[in-house]
Amino acid sequence: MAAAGLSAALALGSSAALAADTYEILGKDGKRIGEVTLTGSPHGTLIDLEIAAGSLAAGKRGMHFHENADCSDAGEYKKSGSHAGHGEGKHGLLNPNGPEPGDLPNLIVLSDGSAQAALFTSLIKLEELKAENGSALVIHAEKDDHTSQPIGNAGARVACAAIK
Ligand SMILES: [Cu+2]
Repeated sequence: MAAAGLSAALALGSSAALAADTYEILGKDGKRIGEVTLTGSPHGTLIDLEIAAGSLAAGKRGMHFHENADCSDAGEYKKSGSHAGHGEGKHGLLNPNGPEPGDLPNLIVLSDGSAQAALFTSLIKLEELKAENGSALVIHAEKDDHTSQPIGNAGARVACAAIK
């Protein structure tokens, strides 16, 4: 009985040990507009994201993991670098030669400027996102067409969450 209880506790312990981390998302002026929680799985990363009303322009907005955990250049977010795992000609979820590990579906921003998303990527793991220079979740001003190079015509970078 005690042994069964212990093994049940161990089994619970191992699933509870899956890492989950929450990071703040900064908007165009560098102020916090929401947060993203990333949960690591053996097969990829679960993404739960919430952005407050009035934060972004309504519509589909490109969203990717970029290669550096640096959102210190507010409104530009160039310091976040290229897409995580960037490869020449490989951008896009619809690209026959792709995708890049940092590619994600578009974020849909509602008419009040808020957004919520719960999605899963099997293209990259949480420990890979946190390794070395970390990474950043970056939201763009335009829709990602998932085909054009190098960023699907997604335009400027308008929001950034540093992940490390
Ligand atoms: Cu991007």
